[in-house]
Amino acid sequence: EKERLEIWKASKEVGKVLKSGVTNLRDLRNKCVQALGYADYFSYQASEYNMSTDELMTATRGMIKDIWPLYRELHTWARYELAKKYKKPVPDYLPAHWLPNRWGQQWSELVKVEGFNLDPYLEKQGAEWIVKKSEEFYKSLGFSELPKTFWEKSSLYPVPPNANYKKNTHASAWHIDNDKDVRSLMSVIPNTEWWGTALHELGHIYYYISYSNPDVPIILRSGANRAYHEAFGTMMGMASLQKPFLQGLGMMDKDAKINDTLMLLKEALEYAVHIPWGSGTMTEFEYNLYAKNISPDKYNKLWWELAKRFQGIEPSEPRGEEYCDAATKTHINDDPAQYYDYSMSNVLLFQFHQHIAQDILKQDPHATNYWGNKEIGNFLQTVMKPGASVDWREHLKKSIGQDFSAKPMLEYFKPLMAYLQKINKGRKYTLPEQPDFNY
Ligand code: X8Z
Ligand code: ZN
Repeated sequence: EKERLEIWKASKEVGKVLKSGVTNLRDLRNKCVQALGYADYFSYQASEYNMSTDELMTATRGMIKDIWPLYRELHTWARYELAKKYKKPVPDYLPAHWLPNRWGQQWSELVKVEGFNLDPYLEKQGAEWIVKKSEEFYKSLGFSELPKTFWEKSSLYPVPPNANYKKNTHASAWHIDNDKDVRSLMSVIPNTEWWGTALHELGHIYYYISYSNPDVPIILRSGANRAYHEAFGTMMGMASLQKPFLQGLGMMDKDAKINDTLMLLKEALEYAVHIPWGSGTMTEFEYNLYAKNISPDKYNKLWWELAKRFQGIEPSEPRGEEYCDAATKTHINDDPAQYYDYSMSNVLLFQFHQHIAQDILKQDPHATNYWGNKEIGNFLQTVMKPGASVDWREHLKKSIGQDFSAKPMLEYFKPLMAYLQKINKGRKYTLPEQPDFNY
């Protein structure tokens, strides 16, 4: 635990260096869009969804409310589980360094499922296999092969130790010319996390390729909204870890006995846990940063107030204003005021996945195999092709007959909810029954 704390603290040192830059960027970003008539940068980013700041905050807060009962169970489960692991009394709030991610944005590594560990297999296959196999997955659905220039001009693997340059190790995908030049920046190492990330980035790449067609003017070559852009690749990543998919591809033994409830728990720790972080801590912070212009001497106080309120996470030592823990998240610096894209995409991807499982594959959403299904490919291409030339809400209604809703996600995790309530019976809950937005 001591070592974890040291590593956690080291990972936050960079915030000090970035703090004044973030304030400078905030001011520049606000001034730029104010010159165009927007109130501030936050409202400018929300306008891409055809929403005002208030509408957007209502939507992100709505997602937190929807997921809250499940999150509260997961939070309680994690506190007791981790206290056992670290042989400590059960804390009211999760010490940040106990979690398997330095922002507590997803906790799936807390669960080890017997018979399910892809790391040794992936390690044997190597990093290049991961990217190639990801492309093959998309091709199996009917997507085209990636352009030659993707392979020539992307930077996909870690920087060699003796290189005379650095790169951001956080993965991204780029549409260089709004046409055929698509590239990705990754640092793929052969493990399960990068398997998901490679599929995520190729989701962006195939979206770029799909809407780069003569029917879509250059200026509308982007996602129906930014959450759509994040959703497809993450959905492919989720589908790629389901048992029938893995068994079909020979990545898991045909007769492997896997505990389905633990798999579901693992998925909830990935996708549901992300919502109070993405819609809560990150979005509320950036709302205050851009729309409320909070003063730099309050950044860290606000950051930790939000982490406690929405994620139920606390630092184990006071974090004064000499730190800027928000700035340790790359998106605060270089992907500003749009992190809610990810939480919205998690909600959206369960809507798309439910449609694919039930209406196309006729399979249980918990146990699908997308591989090789051209109908899924056709469906995805139909959704992707028009880019931003459609209204995202109408487009959703047209493609799956639904409005934006967390229902499919909640339905997916329903069996888990019952399991958690049973395990947590008699335990102390420290998060309120409803999230509290008054701060
Ligand atoms: O930043 C990303 C992608 C790049 S678009 C790798 N994600 C968020 C994060 O890492 O914080 C994917 C999930 C959430
Ligand atoms: Zn992305």
